[in-house]
Amino acid sequence: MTEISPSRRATVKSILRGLRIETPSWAYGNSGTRFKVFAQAGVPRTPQEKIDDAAKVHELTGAAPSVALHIPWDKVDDWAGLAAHARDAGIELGAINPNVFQEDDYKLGSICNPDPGIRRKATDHLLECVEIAEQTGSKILSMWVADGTNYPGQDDIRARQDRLATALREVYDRMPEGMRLLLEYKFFEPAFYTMDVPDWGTSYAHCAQLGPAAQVLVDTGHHAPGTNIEFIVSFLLRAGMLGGFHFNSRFYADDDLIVGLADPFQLFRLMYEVNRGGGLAADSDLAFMLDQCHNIEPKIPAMIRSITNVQEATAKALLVDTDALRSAQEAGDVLGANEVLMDAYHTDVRPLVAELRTDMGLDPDPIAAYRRSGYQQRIEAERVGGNAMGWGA
Ligand code: PSV
Ligand code: MN
Ligand code: MN
Repeated sequence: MTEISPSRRATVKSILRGLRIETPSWAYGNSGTRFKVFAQAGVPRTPQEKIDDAAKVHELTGAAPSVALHIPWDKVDDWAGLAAHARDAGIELGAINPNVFQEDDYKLGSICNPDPGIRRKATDHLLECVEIAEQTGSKILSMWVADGTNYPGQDDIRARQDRLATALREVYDRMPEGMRLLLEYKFFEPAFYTMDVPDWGTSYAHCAQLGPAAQVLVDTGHHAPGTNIEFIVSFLLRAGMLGGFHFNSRFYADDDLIVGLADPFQLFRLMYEVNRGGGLAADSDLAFMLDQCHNIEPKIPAMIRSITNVQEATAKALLVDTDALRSAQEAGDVLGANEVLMDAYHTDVRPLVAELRTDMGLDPDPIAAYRRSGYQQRIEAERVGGNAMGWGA
Protein backbone atom coordinates (compact mmCIF):
# COMPACT_ATOMS: atom_id res chain seq x y z
CA MET A 1 0.00 0.00 0.00
CA THR A 2 1.44 3.35 -1.01
CA GLU A 3 1.32 6.51 1.07
CA ILE A 4 0.08 9.61 -0.73
CA SER A 5 2.95 12.10 -0.80
CA PRO A 6 2.15 15.76 -0.01
CA SER A 7 2.94 16.89 -3.55
CA ARG A 8 0.79 14.21 -5.16
CA ARG A 9 -1.95 15.08 -2.71
CA ALA A 10 -1.81 18.70 -3.81
CA THR A 11 -1.89 17.75 -7.49
CA VAL A 12 -4.84 15.43 -7.06
CA LYS A 13 -6.75 18.05 -5.10
CA SER A 14 -6.09 20.74 -7.66
CA ILE A 15 -7.32 18.56 -10.56
CA LEU A 16 -10.35 17.46 -8.54
CA ARG A 17 -11.19 21.09 -7.87
CA GLY A 18 -11.58 21.57 -11.61
CA LEU A 19 -13.77 18.50 -12.13
CA ARG A 20 -17.30 19.55 -13.05
CA ILE A 21 -20.10 17.05 -13.20
CA GLU A 22 -23.43 18.04 -14.71
CA THR A 23 -26.58 16.62 -13.16
CA PRO A 24 -29.70 15.85 -15.22
CA SER A 25 -32.96 17.67 -14.47
CA TRP A 26 -34.88 14.43 -14.98
CA ALA A 27 -33.10 12.75 -12.07
CA TYR A 28 -34.91 15.01 -9.61
CA GLY A 29 -38.44 14.08 -10.72
CA ASN A 30 -40.33 10.89 -10.01
CA SER A 31 -39.28 8.00 -12.19
CA GLY A 32 -39.77 4.28 -12.28
CA THR A 33 -40.09 1.29 -14.50
CA ARG A 34 -42.97 0.20 -16.68
CA PHE A 35 -44.21 -1.69 -13.63
CA LYS A 36 -44.53 1.15 -11.14
CA VAL A 37 -43.48 4.68 -10.37
CA PHE A 38 -43.00 5.10 -6.62
CA ALA A 39 -43.80 8.76 -6.04
CA GLN A 40 -41.64 10.57 -3.51
CA ALA A 41 -42.59 13.49 -1.31
CA GLY A 42 -41.11 16.87 -2.19
CA VAL A 43 -40.21 16.17 -5.82
CA PRO A 44 -40.11 19.21 -8.11
CA ARG A 45 -43.28 20.38 -9.85
CA THR A 46 -41.60 22.72 -12.29
CA PRO A 47 -38.31 23.07 -14.18
CA GLN A 48 -37.46 25.86 -11.73
CA GLU A 49 -37.79 23.49 -8.78
CA LYS A 50 -35.62 20.90 -10.51
CA ILE A 51 -33.00 23.61 -10.97
CA ASP A 52 -33.28 24.47 -7.28
CA ASP A 53 -32.54 20.85 -6.35
CA ALA A 54 -29.60 20.74 -8.74
CA ALA A 55 -28.33 23.96 -7.18
CA LYS A 56 -28.55 22.36 -3.73
CA VAL A 57 -26.39 19.48 -4.96
CA HIS A 58 -23.85 21.98 -6.25
CA GLU A 59 -23.96 24.05 -3.06
CA LEU A 60 -23.04 20.97 -1.02
CA THR A 61 -20.52 19.36 -3.38
CA GLY A 62 -19.02 22.34 -5.15
CA ALA A 63 -18.67 20.06 -8.18
CA ALA A 64 -22.01 20.14 -10.02
CA PRO A 65 -22.29 23.68 -11.38
CA SER A 66 -24.72 22.96 -14.22
CA VAL A 67 -27.91 21.06 -14.90
CA ALA A 68 -28.90 19.41 -18.19
CA LEU A 69 -32.39 20.04 -19.55
CA HIS A 70 -34.63 17.66 -21.49
CA ILE A 71 -37.07 19.28 -23.92
CA PRO A 72 -40.08 19.25 -23.65
CA TRP A 73 -39.89 17.75 -20.15
CA ASP A 74 -38.44 21.09 -19.05
CA LYS A 75 -40.33 23.33 -21.42
CA VAL A 76 -40.91 26.96 -20.38
CA ASP A 77 -41.97 30.07 -22.26
CA ASP A 78 -39.06 32.21 -21.14
CA TRP A 79 -35.69 30.51 -21.59
CA ALA A 80 -33.64 33.54 -20.66
CA GLY A 81 -35.75 33.76 -17.51
CA LEU A 82 -35.00 30.12 -16.71
CA ALA A 83 -31.29 30.76 -17.19
CA ALA A 84 -31.57 33.75 -14.85
CA HIS A 85 -33.36 31.55 -12.30
CA ALA A 86 -30.47 29.09 -12.50
CA ARG A 87 -27.88 31.83 -12.10
CA ASP A 88 -29.71 33.20 -9.06
CA ALA A 89 -29.69 29.70 -7.61
CA GLY A 90 -25.94 29.46 -8.18
CA ILE A 91 -25.71 27.20 -11.23
CA GLU A 92 -25.92 27.29 -15.02
CA LEU A 93 -28.07 25.55 -17.57
CA GLY A 94 -26.08 22.85 -19.31
CA ALA A 95 -26.66 20.45 -22.16
CA ILE A 96 -29.94 20.63 -24.02
CA ASN A 97 -31.38 17.16 -24.68
CA PRO A 98 -34.03 17.06 -27.40
CA ASN A 99 -36.77 14.49 -27.03
CA VAL A 100 -37.85 12.79 -30.25
CA PHE A 101 -39.06 9.56 -28.73
CA GLN A 102 -42.24 10.11 -26.77
CA GLU A 103 -44.86 10.97 -29.35
CA ASP A 104 -47.11 8.64 -31.30
CA ASP A 105 -45.69 10.06 -34.53
CA TYR A 106 -42.34 8.53 -33.65
CA LYS A 107 -43.53 4.92 -33.61
CA LEU A 108 -41.34 4.14 -36.65
CA GLY A 109 -38.62 6.59 -35.73
CA SER A 110 -37.94 10.30 -35.72
CA ILE A 111 -35.26 11.63 -38.08
CA CYS A 112 -34.91 8.16 -39.68
CA ASN A 113 -38.66 7.66 -40.09
CA PRO A 114 -39.76 6.59 -43.59
CA ASP A 115 -42.35 9.43 -43.58
CA PRO A 116 -40.72 12.72 -44.65
CA GLY A 117 -43.35 14.73 -42.75
CA ILE A 118 -42.37 13.08 -39.49
CA ARG A 119 -38.70 13.53 -40.26
CA ARG A 120 -39.39 17.23 -40.79
CA LYS A 121 -41.23 17.46 -37.47
CA ALA A 122 -38.38 15.73 -35.61
CA THR A 123 -35.70 17.83 -37.30
CA ASP A 124 -37.65 21.00 -36.49
CA HIS A 125 -37.64 19.98 -32.83
CA LEU A 126 -33.86 19.54 -32.97
CA LEU A 127 -33.52 22.98 -34.55
CA GLU A 128 -35.78 24.42 -31.85
CA CYS A 129 -33.41 22.89 -29.29
CA VAL A 130 -30.46 24.65 -30.91
CA GLU A 131 -32.38 27.92 -30.50
CA ILE A 132 -33.20 27.08 -26.90
CA ALA A 133 -29.52 26.38 -26.26
CA GLU A 134 -28.66 29.78 -27.69
CA GLN A 135 -31.11 31.43 -25.31
CA THR A 136 -30.00 29.48 -22.26
CA GLY A 137 -26.30 29.89 -23.03
CA SER A 138 -25.90 26.11 -23.31
CA LYS A 139 -22.92 24.92 -25.29
CA ILE A 140 -23.98 21.33 -25.88
CA LEU A 141 -26.77 19.79 -27.90
CA SER A 142 -26.90 16.27 -26.51
CA MET A 143 -28.61 14.06 -29.04
CA TRP A 144 -30.03 10.60 -28.62
CA VAL A 145 -32.34 9.12 -31.20
CA ALA A 146 -34.46 6.15 -30.24
CA ASP A 147 -34.80 5.23 -33.91
CA GLY A 148 -34.49 1.70 -35.18
CA THR A 149 -36.47 -1.28 -36.36
CA ASN A 150 -37.90 -4.33 -34.65
CA TYR A 151 -38.01 -6.83 -37.48
CA PRO A 152 -35.86 -7.80 -40.43
CA GLY A 153 -37.21 -6.13 -43.55
CA GLN A 154 -39.24 -3.57 -41.59
CA ASP A 155 -37.37 -0.68 -43.23
CA ASP A 156 -34.32 -0.08 -45.36
CA ILE A 157 -31.33 0.02 -43.01
CA ARG A 158 -29.22 1.95 -45.51
CA ALA A 159 -31.91 4.51 -46.34
CA ARG A 160 -32.32 5.16 -42.63
CA GLN A 161 -28.62 6.01 -42.42
CA ASP A 162 -29.08 8.47 -45.29
CA ARG A 163 -32.01 10.11 -43.50
CA LEU A 164 -30.01 10.29 -40.29
CA ALA A 165 -27.07 11.96 -42.06
CA THR A 166 -29.36 14.48 -43.76
CA ALA A 167 -31.05 15.56 -40.52
CA LEU A 168 -27.79 15.71 -38.57
CA ARG A 169 -26.27 17.89 -41.30
CA GLU A 170 -29.18 20.34 -41.10
CA VAL A 171 -28.89 20.58 -37.32
CA TYR A 172 -25.11 20.83 -37.35
CA ASP A 173 -25.16 23.61 -39.92
CA ARG A 174 -27.64 25.54 -37.79
CA MET A 175 -25.45 25.46 -34.67
CA PRO A 176 -23.70 28.69 -33.74
CA GLU A 177 -19.95 28.92 -33.22
CA GLY A 178 -18.94 27.37 -29.92
CA MET A 179 -21.82 24.89 -29.72
CA ARG A 180 -21.13 21.15 -29.92
CA LEU A 181 -23.36 18.33 -31.06
CA LEU A 182 -22.76 15.19 -29.00
CA LEU A 183 -24.23 12.06 -30.53
CA GLU A 184 -25.15 9.31 -28.09
CA TYR A 185 -25.40 5.68 -29.15
CA LYS A 186 -27.29 2.77 -27.65
CA PHE A 187 -27.11 -0.86 -28.72
CA PHE A 188 -30.77 -1.72 -28.18
CA GLU A 189 -34.03 -0.34 -26.78
CA PRO A 190 -36.55 0.85 -27.72
CA ALA A 191 -35.82 -0.92 -31.00
CA PHE A 192 -34.62 -4.49 -30.83
CA TYR A 193 -33.57 -5.58 -34.33
CA THR A 194 -31.58 -2.52 -35.43
CA MET A 195 -30.86 0.78 -33.76
CA ASP A 196 -29.87 3.53 -36.17
CA VAL A 197 -27.04 4.69 -33.89
CA PRO A 198 -26.20 1.45 -32.08
CA ASP A 199 -22.54 1.93 -31.24
CA TRP A 200 -19.62 4.31 -30.96
CA GLY A 201 -18.41 3.47 -34.46
CA THR A 202 -21.66 4.61 -36.05
CA SER A 203 -21.68 7.76 -33.95
CA TYR A 204 -18.02 8.39 -34.77
CA ALA A 205 -18.62 8.01 -38.53
CA HIS A 206 -21.52 10.46 -38.55
CA CYS A 207 -19.68 12.96 -36.34
CA ALA A 208 -16.54 12.78 -38.48
CA GLN A 209 -18.64 13.56 -41.55
CA LEU A 210 -20.32 16.49 -39.83
CA GLY A 211 -17.21 18.31 -38.68
CA PRO A 212 -15.15 19.19 -35.60
CA ALA A 213 -18.10 20.41 -33.52
CA ALA A 214 -19.63 16.92 -33.51
CA GLN A 215 -18.35 14.29 -31.11
CA VAL A 216 -19.39 10.99 -29.58
CA LEU A 217 -21.22 10.79 -26.26
CA VAL A 218 -20.63 7.63 -24.22
CA ASP A 219 -23.49 6.64 -21.96
CA THR A 220 -22.01 3.96 -19.74
CA GLY A 221 -25.31 2.08 -19.60
CA HIS A 222 -25.63 1.68 -23.37
CA HIS A 223 -23.36 -1.28 -24.03
CA ALA A 224 -23.77 -5.02 -24.20
CA PRO A 225 -22.72 -6.80 -21.01
CA GLY A 226 -18.99 -7.39 -20.96
CA THR A 227 -18.14 -4.51 -23.32
CA ASN A 228 -14.81 -2.94 -22.46
CA ILE A 229 -15.95 0.68 -22.22
CA GLU A 230 -12.56 1.99 -21.16
CA PHE A 231 -11.13 0.77 -24.46
CA ILE A 232 -13.76 2.83 -26.29
CA VAL A 233 -12.95 5.84 -24.14
CA SER A 234 -9.24 5.49 -24.76
CA PHE A 235 -9.74 5.09 -28.51
CA LEU A 236 -12.10 8.05 -28.85
CA LEU A 237 -9.93 10.34 -26.76
CA ARG A 238 -6.91 9.47 -28.87
CA ALA A 239 -8.91 10.37 -31.96
CA GLY A 240 -10.20 13.61 -30.43
CA MET A 241 -13.73 12.28 -30.86
CA LEU A 242 -14.94 11.87 -27.28
CA GLY A 243 -17.27 14.73 -26.41
CA GLY A 244 -18.70 13.63 -23.11
CA PHE A 245 -20.25 11.06 -20.85
CA HIS A 246 -23.59 10.11 -19.50
CA PHE A 247 -22.49 8.33 -16.35
CA ASN A 248 -24.65 5.77 -14.61
CA SER A 249 -24.40 2.16 -13.41
CA ARG A 250 -25.93 -0.95 -14.81
CA PHE A 251 -26.25 -4.62 -14.02
CA TYR A 252 -28.32 -5.81 -16.98
CA ALA A 253 -29.38 -3.16 -19.47
CA ASP A 254 -29.94 0.59 -19.39
CA ASP A 255 -30.53 0.47 -15.65
CA ASP A 256 -29.66 4.14 -14.98
CA LEU A 257 -28.51 3.35 -11.44
CA ILE A 258 -26.16 5.51 -9.36
CA VAL A 259 -22.77 5.80 -11.04
CA GLY A 260 -20.05 3.85 -9.29
CA LEU A 261 -22.36 1.73 -7.15
CA ALA A 262 -22.71 -1.35 -9.33
CA ASP A 263 -19.10 -1.43 -10.50
CA PRO A 264 -16.81 1.16 -8.90
CA PHE A 265 -13.81 -0.59 -10.42
CA GLN A 266 -15.14 0.08 -13.91
CA LEU A 267 -15.56 3.75 -13.08
CA PHE A 268 -11.96 3.85 -11.86
CA ARG A 269 -10.77 2.20 -15.09
CA LEU A 270 -12.73 4.73 -17.12
CA MET A 271 -11.34 7.68 -15.21
CA TYR A 272 -7.85 6.29 -15.54
CA GLU A 273 -8.24 6.29 -19.35
CA VAL A 274 -9.85 9.73 -19.23
CA ASN A 275 -6.82 11.08 -17.43
CA ARG A 276 -4.41 9.14 -19.63
CA GLY A 277 -6.09 10.66 -22.69
CA GLY A 278 -5.94 14.23 -21.38
CA GLY A 279 -9.61 14.46 -20.45
CA LEU A 280 -8.85 16.00 -17.05
CA ALA A 281 -6.49 18.64 -18.42
CA ALA A 282 -7.40 22.26 -17.76
CA ASP A 283 -8.05 22.89 -21.47
CA SER A 284 -10.18 19.77 -21.99
CA ASP A 285 -13.83 20.31 -22.87
CA LEU A 286 -14.85 16.75 -22.14
CA ALA A 287 -18.32 16.95 -20.60
CA PHE A 288 -18.97 14.81 -17.53
CA MET A 289 -22.71 14.43 -17.22
CA LEU A 290 -24.91 12.06 -15.27
CA ASP A 291 -27.91 10.32 -16.78
CA GLN A 292 -29.69 8.57 -13.98
CA CYS A 293 -33.13 7.89 -12.57
CA HIS A 294 -33.62 7.33 -8.87
CA ASN A 295 -36.60 5.06 -8.66
CA ILE A 296 -36.42 3.89 -5.05
CA GLU A 297 -33.77 6.03 -3.35
CA PRO A 298 -34.11 9.68 -2.28
CA LYS A 299 -33.08 11.76 -5.24
CA ILE A 300 -30.95 14.60 -3.90
CA PRO A 301 -28.76 12.39 -1.68
CA ALA A 302 -28.48 10.00 -4.64
CA MET A 303 -27.14 12.80 -6.79
CA ILE A 304 -24.70 13.88 -4.09
CA ARG A 305 -23.51 10.29 -3.79
CA SER A 306 -23.07 10.10 -7.55
CA ILE A 307 -20.86 13.17 -7.51
CA THR A 308 -18.75 11.86 -4.65
CA ASN A 309 -18.39 8.50 -6.41
CA VAL A 310 -17.04 10.17 -9.55
CA GLN A 311 -14.71 12.30 -7.45
CA GLU A 312 -13.38 9.27 -5.57
CA ALA A 313 -12.86 7.23 -8.75
CA THR A 314 -11.07 10.21 -10.29
CA ALA A 315 -8.86 10.66 -7.25
CA LYS A 316 -7.85 7.00 -7.41
CA ALA A 317 -7.15 7.27 -11.13
CA LEU A 318 -4.93 10.27 -10.43
CA LEU A 319 -3.01 8.30 -7.83
CA VAL A 320 -1.77 5.74 -10.33
CA ASP A 321 2.01 5.89 -10.29
CA THR A 322 2.44 6.39 -14.02
CA ASP A 323 6.24 6.09 -13.98
CA ALA A 324 6.10 2.79 -12.16
CA LEU A 325 3.34 1.63 -14.47
CA ARG A 326 5.28 2.47 -17.61
CA SER A 327 8.41 0.75 -16.29
CA ALA A 328 6.45 -2.38 -15.51
CA GLN A 329 4.73 -2.27 -18.89
CA GLU A 330 7.99 -1.81 -20.77
CA ALA A 331 9.58 -4.63 -18.81
CA GLY A 332 6.67 -6.87 -19.71
CA ASP A 333 5.91 -7.26 -16.01
CA VAL A 334 2.26 -8.22 -16.33
CA LEU A 335 1.52 -8.69 -12.67
CA GLY A 336 3.66 -5.75 -11.59
CA ALA A 337 1.81 -3.40 -13.93
CA ASN A 338 -1.53 -4.61 -12.72
CA GLU A 339 -0.38 -4.18 -9.12
CA VAL A 340 0.44 -0.52 -9.77
CA LEU A 341 -3.13 0.07 -10.93
CA MET A 342 -4.63 -1.94 -8.08
CA ASP A 343 -2.53 -0.07 -5.53
CA ALA A 344 -4.17 3.15 -6.59
CA TYR A 345 -7.60 1.56 -6.74
CA HIS A 346 -7.32 0.19 -3.21
CA THR A 347 -6.25 3.52 -1.72
CA ASP A 348 -8.87 5.02 0.56
CA VAL A 349 -9.24 8.48 -0.97
CA ARG A 350 -12.22 9.54 1.09
CA PRO A 351 -10.08 11.55 3.56
CA LEU A 352 -8.38 13.34 0.66
CA VAL A 353 -11.67 14.29 -0.98
CA ALA A 354 -13.07 15.39 2.40
CA GLU A 355 -9.99 17.54 2.90
CA LEU A 356 -10.57 19.15 -0.49
CA ARG A 357 -14.12 20.03 0.51
CA THR A 358 -12.89 21.61 3.70
CA ASP A 359 -10.33 23.58 1.67
CA MET A 360 -13.22 24.79 -0.48
CA GLY A 361 -15.22 25.91 2.56
CA LEU A 362 -17.66 23.02 2.21
CA ASP A 363 -18.81 20.43 4.69
CA PRO A 364 -16.53 17.39 4.35
CA ASP A 365 -19.58 15.12 4.35
CA PRO A 366 -22.14 16.55 1.89
CA ILE A 367 -24.81 13.93 2.53
CA ALA A 368 -24.72 14.54 6.28
CA ALA A 369 -24.82 18.27 5.54
CA TYR A 370 -27.89 17.72 3.37
CA ARG A 371 -29.64 15.78 6.12
CA ARG A 372 -28.91 18.57 8.59
CA SER A 373 -29.88 21.34 6.19
CA GLY A 374 -33.64 20.94 6.58
CA TYR A 375 -34.00 21.25 2.77
CA GLN A 376 -35.76 17.90 2.44
CA GLN A 377 -38.31 18.79 5.11
CA ARG A 378 -38.89 22.14 3.48
CA ILE A 379 -39.52 20.78 -0.02
CA GLU A 380 -41.76 18.06 1.35
CA ALA A 381 -43.85 20.70 3.10
CA GLU A 382 -43.86 23.18 0.23
CA ARG A 383 -44.13 21.05 -2.86
CA VAL A 384 -47.50 19.51 -2.40
CA GLY A 385 -48.63 17.84 -5.61
CA GLY A 386 -45.12 17.13 -6.88
CA ASN A 387 -45.43 14.86 -9.84
CA ALA A 388 -43.64 12.67 -12.28
CA MET A 389 -41.39 14.61 -14.60
CA GLY A 390 -39.80 12.80 -17.46
CA TRP A 391 -39.67 9.04 -17.30
CA GLY A 392 -42.84 7.54 -15.93
CA ALA A 393 -44.75 10.77 -16.41
C1 PSV B 1 -31.65 6.99 -23.46
O1 PSV B 1 -31.65 5.75 -22.83
C2 PSV B 1 -30.95 8.05 -22.62
O2 PSV B 1 -29.73 7.55 -22.15
C3 PSV B 1 -30.78 9.34 -23.37
O3 PSV B 1 -29.67 10.03 -22.93
C4 PSV B 1 -32.02 10.06 -22.99
O4 PSV B 1 -31.97 11.43 -23.23
C5 PSV B 1 -32.09 9.72 -21.52
O5 PSV B 1 -31.71 8.35 -21.48
C6 PSV B 1 -33.42 9.90 -20.91
O6 PSV B 1 -33.44 9.39 -19.60
MN1 MN C 1 -28.04 8.86 -21.82
MN1 MN D 1 -29.96 5.59 -21.40
